[in-house]
Amino acid sequence: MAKPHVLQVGPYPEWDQTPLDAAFTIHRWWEAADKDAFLAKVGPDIRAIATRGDLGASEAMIAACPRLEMISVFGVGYDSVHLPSCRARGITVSNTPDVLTDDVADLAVAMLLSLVRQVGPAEAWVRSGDWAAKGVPPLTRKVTGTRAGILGLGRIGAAIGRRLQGFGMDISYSARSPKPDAEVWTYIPDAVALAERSDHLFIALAATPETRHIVNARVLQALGPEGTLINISRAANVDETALLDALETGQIAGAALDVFEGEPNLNPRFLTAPNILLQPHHGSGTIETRKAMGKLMRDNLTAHFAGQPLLTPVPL
Ligand code: 8YV
Repeated sequence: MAKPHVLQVGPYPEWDQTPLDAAFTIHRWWEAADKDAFLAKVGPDIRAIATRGDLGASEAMIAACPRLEMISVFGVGYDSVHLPSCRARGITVSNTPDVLTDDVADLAVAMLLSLVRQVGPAEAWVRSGDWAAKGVPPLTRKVTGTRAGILGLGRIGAAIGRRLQGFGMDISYSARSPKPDAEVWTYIPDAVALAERSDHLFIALAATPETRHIVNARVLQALGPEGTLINISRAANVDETALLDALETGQIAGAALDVFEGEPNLNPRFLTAPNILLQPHHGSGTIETRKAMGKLMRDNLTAHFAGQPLLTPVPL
């Protein structure tokens, strides 16, 4: 039987590529020198798109594939997929939730601890010889027992909260409605009020047009000069100019960021801003989790072409 034609938007690890190449006729979009010409040529054959959370599928890409039936995303976030086109044409979309929750929450907590306890600067202090030359580095701040705010209590936000409980933190969260299984945590729907009540504000929101720049100058002002911001979600949830201004003027104490507008080419102001911890969008970046994400991304494609329900469909 002829293998279904699948457009692959970006590279995957070899452990996903080999089974993908065996099961489907793969067309490698990212390798094409002239992407428009490539799409014009292969687009009419394409029945599915295999993409990544960071690459998505644009309106033009979807339009170039008139027989497209489904899009399988390697990643929990699907904000980079042009959903209106999918809705209009009945194209289904799958993502890879759950399998990455623990890793992203682990990194969020690691980022908080590294930033507040100044792990990076303290190591630089040792390596530079400052410890011997100048003595101990400046004192840091205590994390245990502080107040955490979690903006967005989905799977990842809740996993961050469970970890922070181990640090005896007083936890508040925002969500569209109170979560029954988070009853020991305080529900504060408004982002400004949540920031006001938090020493550390975690952003764990899926990015949608409604959440764009939800962390703005007012929220940062409410977080205040002792407050820190941790973002493991999407850069679009933060007004980066307001954040850079707040960092540079000491309006907030610090920020730990795994995501950036235009990544991997971030605004150079981030490289010199004070008290900032920068990470290369690798919340899900462990071998175990990337293997599980790849398998789920492939299993969704397989289910689709077997006429079975998607394992993890995106609600459209
Ligand atoms: C990326 C992510 O997809 O799951 C998400 O939404 O942002 C990440 O896991 C990952 O970097 C693969 O591209």
